[in-house]
Amino acid sequence: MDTIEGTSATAHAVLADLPVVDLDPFAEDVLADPYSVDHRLREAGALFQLSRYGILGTARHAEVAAILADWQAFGSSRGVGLQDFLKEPPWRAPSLLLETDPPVHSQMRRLMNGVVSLPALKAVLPRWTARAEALVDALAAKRRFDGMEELAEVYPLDVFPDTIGIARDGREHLLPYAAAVFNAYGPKNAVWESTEVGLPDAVEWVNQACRRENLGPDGWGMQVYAAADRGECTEDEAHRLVRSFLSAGIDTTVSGIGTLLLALASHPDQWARLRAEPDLQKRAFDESLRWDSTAQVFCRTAMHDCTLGPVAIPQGTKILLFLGAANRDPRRWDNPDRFDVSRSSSGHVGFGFGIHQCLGQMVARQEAGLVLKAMLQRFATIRLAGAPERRLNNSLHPLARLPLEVTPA
Ligand code: OVV
Repeated sequence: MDTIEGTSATAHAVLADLPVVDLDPFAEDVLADPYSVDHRLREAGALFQLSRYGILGTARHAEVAAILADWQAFGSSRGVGLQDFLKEPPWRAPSLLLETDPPVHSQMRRLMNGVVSLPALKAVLPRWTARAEALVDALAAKRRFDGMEELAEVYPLDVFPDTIGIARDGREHLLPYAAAVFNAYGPKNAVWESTEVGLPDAVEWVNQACRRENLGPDGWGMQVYAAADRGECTEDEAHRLVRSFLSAGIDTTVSGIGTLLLALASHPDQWARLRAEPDLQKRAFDESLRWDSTAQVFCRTAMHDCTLGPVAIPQGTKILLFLGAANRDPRRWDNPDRFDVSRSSSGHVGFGFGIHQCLGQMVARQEAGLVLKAMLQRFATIRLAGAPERRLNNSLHPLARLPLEVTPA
């Protein structure tokens, strides 16, 4: 891309000069298979107009990473979905992590980094390991099972809410709540509306579950309130930070573990390599996220008039970042469509990049890593026993069904 340092603003391309992409990235066939259009999006240009939504988009790794790195120019506090919070009120109080900019973001992030810490992960490791082993033992005995309904949707719900200290009753609201949260980053289409059924009850349950008096004494949730007691945030902020655990920590890991299972079951050579070369195991989950990113899209908003390469971007412009397409950009990766556990996927943007990079990434890696380890110890082979089915979401790429068959090791 040409450098524009020192040129006057009038020398910049204006938005109307950018290539126009008229496909709908939130159409149901695209949500089911975003990789059917990722080439078109990347080749349209470094930056393009998404005419359906009157916003910009980019699907190339370099531009996605550059925008995520520049939080001063491309902020989050006007919302990270299509909706501009300055023009339309959001459906729920903004996340204090996802939907804020510094200095508020830095303060909240520091507090949460203290809770979601390496020692905290180590403390839960024995219990999380035992739960993964028990679950995978039962599946090894069955030989045929649904990877979503019997594993990916079970394990995170088994370990994570207990770790936060969430009440047992009503946990069936967690997945529908999170699905609605992630749908709300896209347009108000039929997919969004499908998760509005029952949402008021789920919202009410989540709001209750995040209250101090409803949290277990030893969980990460109560530690957020302990930070409030130390004056690091207010009681209301603590409530909203605990809500972030439930918004961002469930459907993401369910979808991510599902994608890992799909990647492994559809690449028997990669399964064999992981069994033969255990050193590769720690890379498998990140490579599966690069190959098929759980979080497919997020927006940023220009916080002031700024430039991206040769383009002048007016304040208030929304830019949709195609994380999944960037993770398969051939400018960045060799053979990008290939799931290859021996490649270094570092630099993938499946967990985002920059100051907002996923707070829970170590949690996700620990959950997925324990499931993978338990499976590699018990399954000689794993294969698809039927066609996988997608569950459509405006910003995630989850599976609904994943029929699997395994042979014991
Ligand atoms: C990364 C993410 C996704 C959805 C919700 C939140 C965060 C939150 O902080 O509520």
